[in-house]
Amino acid sequence: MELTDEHLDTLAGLAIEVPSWAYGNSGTRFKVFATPGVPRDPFEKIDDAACVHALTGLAPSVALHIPWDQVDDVDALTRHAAERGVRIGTINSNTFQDDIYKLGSLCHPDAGVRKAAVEHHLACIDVMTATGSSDLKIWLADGTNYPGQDDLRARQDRLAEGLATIYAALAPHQRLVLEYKFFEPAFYHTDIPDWGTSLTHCLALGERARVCLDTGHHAPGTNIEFIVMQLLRLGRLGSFDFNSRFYADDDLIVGAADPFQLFRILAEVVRGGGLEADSGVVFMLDQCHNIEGKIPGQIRSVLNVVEMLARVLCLDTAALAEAQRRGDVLGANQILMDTFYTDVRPRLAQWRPERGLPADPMAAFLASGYQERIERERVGGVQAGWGA
Ligand code: RM4
Ligand code: MN
Repeated sequence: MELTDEHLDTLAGLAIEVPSWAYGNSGTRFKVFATPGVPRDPFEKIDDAACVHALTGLAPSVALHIPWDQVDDVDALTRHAAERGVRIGTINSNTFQDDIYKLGSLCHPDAGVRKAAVEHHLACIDVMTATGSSDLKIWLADGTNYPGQDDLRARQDRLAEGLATIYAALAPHQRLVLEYKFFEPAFYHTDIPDWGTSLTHCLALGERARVCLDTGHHAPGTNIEFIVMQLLRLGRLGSFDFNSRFYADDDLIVGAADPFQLFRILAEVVRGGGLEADSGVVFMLDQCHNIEGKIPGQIRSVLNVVEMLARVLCLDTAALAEAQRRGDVLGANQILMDTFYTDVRPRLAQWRPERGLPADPMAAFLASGYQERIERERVGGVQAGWGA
């Protein structure tokens, strides 16, 4: 099937949230490379995010990490975003930087550390209230490196208790989104290793607790689209952290490593109603650009998602359902594969100018002089980054 005007209207409603940390310096545990023009503060990160939105029309919000993006005047940052045509989205609580968190945060054996971690989350909720954000996203670096290091079950109990205190502090319009990751930085066990554990805690917390699915947080070979299907079926998919991986939690550009996997994931999103306004599914990017340009990296990512989603929309679901009903194994598979191979890019390039956007956002960025300008202007100060 072709991309229709109705499909394009659906795509126009797509909102991809970009992470502020993508604009800062990042790297591996071996090296963080400095890049000219990198933002020195959250205001400049928002400027770069706004540039991505201006060129793609599909990235209207920016996720912040606290304390990476801590500012004295949150209202000023919120206003700054609005002036630039974007808004602040999800607030991420980082409890993996401070020395006290060496053995964990909400699961830590020491009650004092757990209290500090809970308080950090309460401070994040204050930020959300000031920015108008609705989601508190929790990813914990908690886990252990050695068998016997700590009591696995007691850690779950501590986790449940901490999460319950945090959840109780949310306003009625705010949600808690709980991310899982099967390894790293802890290697023997992780306290929220998988979607089952995340879902278990969410179910105990209440309706406004949902699972965040980071596409890079699974063991190799995991059928991620199955998880997407199940969480949508249960009404518990809160958000995606899109990225791609070859080996570990690589945080590479979404759709770069395995475009077909992205297609299959998005097919389940559409099948499960995840695109509908009331689904509550937030499409976030969770990536860092260690060696490639950061703003172009984000533009590429937004385009990869919209292009793949456009293909999915071309799926002839009636024909597919009919082939499935007939038990036509190869026929059904061919319908899916033909859709995957549909090139929607020329039609999208025509469509963008109809929306007042450049036909080729990447080329428009390169020609805009924006990168040269920030490299000229952002001199001095300390570049944002995780400083490994
Ligand atoms: C974690 C996880 C979180 C992200 C941090 C920076 O691995 O994916 O979502 O915010 O990294
Ligand atoms: Mn993530």
